[in-house]
Amino acid sequence: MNFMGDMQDTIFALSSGAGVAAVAVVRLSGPHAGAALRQLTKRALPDPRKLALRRLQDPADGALIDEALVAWLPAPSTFTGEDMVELHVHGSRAVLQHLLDVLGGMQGLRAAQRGEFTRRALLAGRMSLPQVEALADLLAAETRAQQQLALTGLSGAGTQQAEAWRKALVDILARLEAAIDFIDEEDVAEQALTGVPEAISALVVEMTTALEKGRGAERLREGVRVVIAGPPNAGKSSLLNWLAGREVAIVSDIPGTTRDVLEVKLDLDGIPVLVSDTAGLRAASDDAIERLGMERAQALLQDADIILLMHAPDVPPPSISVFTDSSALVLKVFNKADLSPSIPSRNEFDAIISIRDESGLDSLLERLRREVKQRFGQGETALFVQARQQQALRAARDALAMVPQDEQTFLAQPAELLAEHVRTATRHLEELIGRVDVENLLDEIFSTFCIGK
Ligand SMILES: Nc1nc2c(ncn2[C@@H]2O[C@H](COP(=O)(O)OP(=O)(O)OP(=O)(O)O)[C@@H](O)[C@H]2O)c(=O)[nH]1
Ligand SMILES: [Mg+2]
Repeated sequence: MNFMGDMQDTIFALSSGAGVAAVAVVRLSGPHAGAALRQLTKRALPDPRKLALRRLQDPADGALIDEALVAWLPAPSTFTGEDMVELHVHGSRAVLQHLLDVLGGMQGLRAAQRGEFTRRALLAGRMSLPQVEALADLLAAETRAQQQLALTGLSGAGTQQAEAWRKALVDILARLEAAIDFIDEEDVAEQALTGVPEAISALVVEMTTALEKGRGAERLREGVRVVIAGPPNAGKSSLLNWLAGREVAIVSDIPGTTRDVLEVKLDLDGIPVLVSDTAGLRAASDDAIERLGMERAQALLQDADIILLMHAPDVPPPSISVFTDSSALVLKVFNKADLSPSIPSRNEFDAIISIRDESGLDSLLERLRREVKQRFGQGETALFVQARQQQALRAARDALAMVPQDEQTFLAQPAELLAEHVRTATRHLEELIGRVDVENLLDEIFSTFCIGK
């Protein structure tokens, strides 16, 4: 969908959550916003950027819609950069239905599409693409770490950093072009290029650091992946249920009960954690469904950050071969301690628990919390955390890394070739900020937005 053609429309939407509430906020944006407010209140516009109490009436028949706090927000210092109006009404279905019907009937007004307010903010230059992406993250944030990470992005710090890199590259490009122009005067050419290889290598280092930080923060967005694995009947599903605090998974004494992957979301000190229960792993099974379940379990283990490997005295020990190519931290958990005639060695296991007796569980959770925090708790100030941002930044860094950083080799290369690498890097940074190729990304990004944002 392309909205460029209907930017003249004034759009409106319920911007607070749907459902009955004390207050609901309806926003308008566009050239007719002020006129609509005048028609609704039958009065002059209130002072800009100040809430005013007004009776809202249906202009058609004068029927009262609600008493509301209204705000008149004239362009250009608004979210969208356009004239905006906010109507804080009572959050009742009848009031909202009436109000939205009346707005829909007004000249030049129409209901907003998904993410259309933000799209206008972007097109008006009020927000950069990374800020829009951070806004989507903020709206979806469920934990403290996700919230902080999104707020870092929303501040525009990433865009500023990318702009600074871009400026440095433009400067380097100017020097390379000077060297190309003065190719016959070797002194001038060399002078133009003094310090350039060093500057480029510093940029490569900075971008690499930013990439690593962003990758660390990825788990803060998506959740740290903890997988409970082990032989059938070890008590994997029992542990998941305990962690979830409810009966998520079926528990039974029949080996091979769990066939599908079951997932529970936890919030450990603000860090989102996805715990998966998997089908028990055993050497051979005649049951096709159980085999499928084991395949899924294996796939999940490959991507795990932390594996809780369950042992129990009444089941065979887990086969380790599965984990050889996973880089995950493996915590060995000995369950059903109540069945064990002798307490196993603390050196051999990271946690000794009995889910039946509820013993050792708190210290297992504490250990998990500590590991998660240590591994993933540092990423909140990362600037480039989304896959798209990482991709663009990596492409910029890789292009720049093609430039020889040793002065001799650098000077030996044709300046045209060097300039081409720098140009490629610049273009990827522009992609990152959303200066180029932005239109084809927008639909995808805004499809995740709600209406009214
Ligand atoms: N005695 C004792 N039994 C336990 C304990 N934890 C779980 N069990 C029992 O062990 C059996 C298997 O538990 P599940 O949680 O279904 O085991 P699972 O690892 O998910 O098994 P599969 O899904 O078949 O792979 C059930 O009968 C549980 O009640 C424990 O700490 N002590
Ligand atoms: Mg199970």
